[in-house]
Amino acid sequence: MFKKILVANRGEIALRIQRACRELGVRAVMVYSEADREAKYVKLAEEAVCIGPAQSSLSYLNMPAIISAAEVTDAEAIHPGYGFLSENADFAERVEKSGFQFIGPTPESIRLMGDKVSAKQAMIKAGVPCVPGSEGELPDDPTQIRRIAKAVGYPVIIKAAGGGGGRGMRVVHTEAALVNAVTTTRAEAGAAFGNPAVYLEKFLQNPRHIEIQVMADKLKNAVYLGERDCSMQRRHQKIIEEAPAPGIARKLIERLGERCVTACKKIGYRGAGTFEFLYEDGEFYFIEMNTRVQVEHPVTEMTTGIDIVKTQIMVAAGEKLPFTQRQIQIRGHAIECRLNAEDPYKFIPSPGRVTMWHAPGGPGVRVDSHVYTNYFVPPNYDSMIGKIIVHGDTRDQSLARMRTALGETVVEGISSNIALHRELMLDAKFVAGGTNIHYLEEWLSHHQR
Ligand code: MV4
Repeated sequence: MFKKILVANRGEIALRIQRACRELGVRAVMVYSEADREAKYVKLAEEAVCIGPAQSSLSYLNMPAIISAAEVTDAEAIHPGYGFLSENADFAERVEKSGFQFIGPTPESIRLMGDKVSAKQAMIKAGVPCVPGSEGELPDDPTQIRRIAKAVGYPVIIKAAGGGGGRGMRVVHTEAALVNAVTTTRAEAGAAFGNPAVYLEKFLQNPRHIEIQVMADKLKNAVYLGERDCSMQRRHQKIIEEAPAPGIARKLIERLGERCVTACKKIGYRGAGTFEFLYEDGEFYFIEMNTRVQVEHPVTEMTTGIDIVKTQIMVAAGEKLPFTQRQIQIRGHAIECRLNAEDPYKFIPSPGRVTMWHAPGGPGVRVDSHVYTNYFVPPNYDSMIGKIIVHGDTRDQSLARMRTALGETVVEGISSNIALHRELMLDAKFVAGGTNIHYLEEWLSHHQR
């Protein structure tokens, strides 16, 4: 095991990784920007290094500053968390070239999955079900583009190979609009991602977003840890996640999970990973793979009893996965609500001083947050200030526990989206389970106040 690792992130995930290190007896070096000097995990740190000013591009995205911090503190490995440099293949490569272990997959795996065209081709080859569409990148010839779209059937969606997470996509309903949409998406993709390649898929109108969590070690062992339903989102920002996905047959998930595990072995994947699927009419369609730990990993930790962050560090150190697929059991139901410092209905960010913070507690309640009374939420970063996660024997029990937890939570001094969560936990359709990716935006359009 490592003696010391560097945590190249901020906020709740920095604290989460620091906690995993404590449990493993690994020293954690925290890095921070000038805006995060007062962060709790910095105060609690055995070692902390300032890596630059508030602006992310000069601190949390500053590769030389982060690698230098690892050098001066004698860290052996770097955990990138999520966001920032976590899915940057060049960063992973520079970390390893500098003699540190990157806590995550190889630069090659990150690069393969970062290009959505190569990712999809790898998945097709590995037997993972994908959305019907173009075989790889779209050609330039308008006649061929029209032929492909016609064969797939309208509506179709044009996606940038360099995009992902909802960036660089365009829905096309008719042949008349097709070639123009391809040209525009190509131009935008070239400017935004430095890669004009685009591909085409059948557009699924009312899917759910279901993802499979995997973990693999360096010895070719891989497992899946069940699924998460992340359909409750607004503008590609998830706000509620749960595990397991309501109303989906276990057999279907098991078959899909096995496919994901086979794919991991085939591509030499290691570390934690997430296969994202759209689910419609009883079928799963792969869309993207995330090569990092995700915000919503706690719902999987609560239903499996497995510490994903600890396991990431163990497998990066070369240890064997400490469990086999047979030992993994899904128990009960977990729900996560993301707490954001923002107006609950207008979604305008609300940074500033938290004059009062009271976290909920009790059986089956977990709070992952770096906030404390008098903490100042800096305006420079994502507005997420923490997550409330609950676990219960059934979905109904977990809903009841979330309602109680949200009722106990106090955030004063800034606006937060707690009021929105309180309403959604009482919404009949959400309570029934199985709402699709459009549900929250539709709900908001007639609950705006
Ligand atoms: C799609 C789709 C419908 N059909 N692909 C958006 C994020 C990116 N990961 C892929 N996305 C979508 N791809 C096909 N063929 C609809 C979406 C989509 C979406 C997906 C997951 C969660 C929320 C979403 C919101 C809007 C659109």
